[in-house]
Amino acid sequence: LALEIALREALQTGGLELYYQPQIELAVGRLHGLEALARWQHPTLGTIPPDRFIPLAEECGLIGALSRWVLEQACGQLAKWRREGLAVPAVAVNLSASNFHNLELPTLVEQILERHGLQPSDLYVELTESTLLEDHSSTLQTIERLHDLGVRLSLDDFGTGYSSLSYLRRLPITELKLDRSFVADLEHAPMARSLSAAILGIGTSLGLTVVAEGVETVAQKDILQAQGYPVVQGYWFAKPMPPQALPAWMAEQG
Ligand code: G
Ligand code: G
Ligand code: MN
Ligand code: NA
Repeated sequence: LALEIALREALQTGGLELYYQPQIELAVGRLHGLEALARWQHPTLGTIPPDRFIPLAEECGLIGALSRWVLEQACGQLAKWRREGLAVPAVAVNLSASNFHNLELPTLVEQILERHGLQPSDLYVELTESTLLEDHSSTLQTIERLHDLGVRLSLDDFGTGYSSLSYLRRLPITELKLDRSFVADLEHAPMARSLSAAILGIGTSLGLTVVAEGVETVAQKDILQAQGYPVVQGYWFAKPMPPQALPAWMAEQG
């Protein structure tokens, strides 16, 4: 309960921050987008990881407010970078299953984009398979409306949990993110290499962009490049960084 009160307070007083992790187009070394990842620096408890406070926000009815804050913050930051002359193609935000139960979400997203002078295609919304598994009646409707608006949908952590290929057929998604557990095994497990190649094949043949996440070594990067992965993300390229670190990072990339 104490943590719940602290989270409520952090949302109001600015104890939360977004870090941003680059996603890179392998062939040309160009930026594909930045994934926004929430961070909470508590004054006495220190850093509280999202694995802890996101489920807490979900349990105590704060996830709507938190996700609104994330959307607002990420879109505001993208607009700010562009005003500063940085070529950032898009931002990606993670949303929780219950955010998709809210039929007002597409309108909210539209208003935030407009307020910051952004196009819907500047935003990727990442959702997980568990969001889809719930099969809540409003979830599909919300996804369809976001798509109609022009927002891109990205299926996160793909290949874990209850992956069903039927999602790919039924949903208007534009991107698949290969779960980092496959990438972690690439160097040592032929099975992981087969699966990453197969998932790339399925995604590509359906016209989806496939992103490999959790790339930590040059060997992993080389395997993914040889397999033809268009976009990669991971510590080997860049860790999630505070927004003020991005200009220097981009300058370094040339
Ligand atoms: O950033 P890190 O790898 O520690 O994130 C851990 C988990 O928390 C990941 O599953 C990530 O998707 C999730 N996460 C991070 N930021 C957000 C956020 O703003 N909203 C939601 N719903 N999940 C997030
Ligand atoms: O579930 P989701 O894919 O949104 O989670 C992203 C999480 O993965 C973030 O918490 C981010 O900090 C973490 N992450 C990003 N790159 C790497 C990486 O190369 N290795 C590992 N282990 N985690 C990573
Ligand atoms: Mn994600
Ligand atoms: Na993921």
